[in-house]
Amino acid sequence: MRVLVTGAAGSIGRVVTVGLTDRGHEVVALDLVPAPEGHDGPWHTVDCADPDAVAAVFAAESPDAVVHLAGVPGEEDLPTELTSHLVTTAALLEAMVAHDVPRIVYASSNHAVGRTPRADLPDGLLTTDAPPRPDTFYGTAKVAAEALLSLYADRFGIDAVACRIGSFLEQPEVRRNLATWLSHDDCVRMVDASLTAPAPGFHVLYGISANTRAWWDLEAGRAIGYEPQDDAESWADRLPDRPEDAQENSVVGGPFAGEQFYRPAL
Ligand code: 15L
Repeated sequence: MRVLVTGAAGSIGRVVTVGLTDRGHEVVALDLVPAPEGHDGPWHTVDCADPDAVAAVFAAESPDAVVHLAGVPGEEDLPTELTSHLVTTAALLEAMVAHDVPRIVYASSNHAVGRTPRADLPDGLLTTDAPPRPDTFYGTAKVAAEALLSLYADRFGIDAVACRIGSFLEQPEVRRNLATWLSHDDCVRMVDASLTAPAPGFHVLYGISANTRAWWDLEAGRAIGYEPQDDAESWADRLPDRPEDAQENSVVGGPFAGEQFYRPAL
């Protein structure tokens, strides 16, 4: 499959472009910044909030699918977040409709439901049936982007898989990550399954590894063939307790739900 990967220079993008290539996909990379030294294959230095620039990439490359990873990874003001997550997704969806590209895999985030208290979780696990409950403007923009994917799935029959990624890290770093970790290899498995599952329609899943202490239900991922292989538990004895742990473990969004992330919207 010929896959356009946005945010290819980012931390997830660098792993996913290599991982998808290893799995036999042809990757067309797109990012705001030029290709890193040694990158092999097509690369477009483009802002994916610019619909004309995005349309030109589609016209030149004829992708079969899109993996949309571009976007600011943390909390900024609301207009910045909406441009970075919602406007970019709109530009890509419009180009997909114009060029008959049937599938998008979207890097959503656990922060779309980050304000959900862990005490409210039935059996300790949050399912994809739970209502959105963002913890930040970042999470709010992810919820909005998911809503736009749903709209384009309904209007145009686009298959759109929104992966609510937990903590994408080489290895767990703090105790919250025992629940939230997504390993590099599992991330590639998740994106590949989301690209190749037959007719998922609009589908939301939680993007974490098979963590013993998971807070999110993996069922929605398994339903489309995502079978995670890693588990943060092996690091449990190596992660010291920190004063922040109580707050970080009380709501699923962890630190993003804390007052240090409060800022004016505009
Ligand atoms: C995310 O969605 C963020 O992009 C990343 O910076 C981390 O905060 C991660 O979630 C997490 O919850 O650990």
